[in-house]
Amino acid sequence: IPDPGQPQSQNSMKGEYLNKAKIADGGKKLRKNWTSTWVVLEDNQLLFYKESKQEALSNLKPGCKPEKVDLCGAIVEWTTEKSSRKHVFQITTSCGQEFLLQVDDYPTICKWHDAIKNTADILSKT
Ligand code: I3P
Repeated sequence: IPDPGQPQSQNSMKGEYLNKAKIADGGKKLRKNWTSTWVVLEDNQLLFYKESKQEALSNLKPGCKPEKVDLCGAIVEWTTEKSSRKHVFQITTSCGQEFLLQVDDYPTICKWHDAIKNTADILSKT
């Protein structure tokens, strides 16, 4: 049941720096490498930019595109086992990519977890 109090724009979030580690691609495990990444949720897609100014440049330069994560069919869940860091959640995409996202500030990471999970849940139902 759609909540009438929730605007349609809930599936977009302005950019923010989060710590990101890609730990698997196509089901294959990768060496963990945490990097600070400018994360944007736009039109139900998750976009990873190296830095905030890349977001502005990506509209002008074709070579400047972000890494795009398709959230349809993705699983979003908190994890305490995949990292020694606090406040980590994992995104597992339908094509077998696994990402960890983390920041020390709990309200910030909760906001991103909830928005991404919501988006994935809504996309899976449509
Ligand atoms: C990894 C690095 C990561 C750490 C990871 C280490 O070592 O220290 O920060 O993850 O732990 O293997 P290296 O740089 O030599 O690859 P966390 O910070 O998330 O704990 P892991 O192997 O338990 O994933």
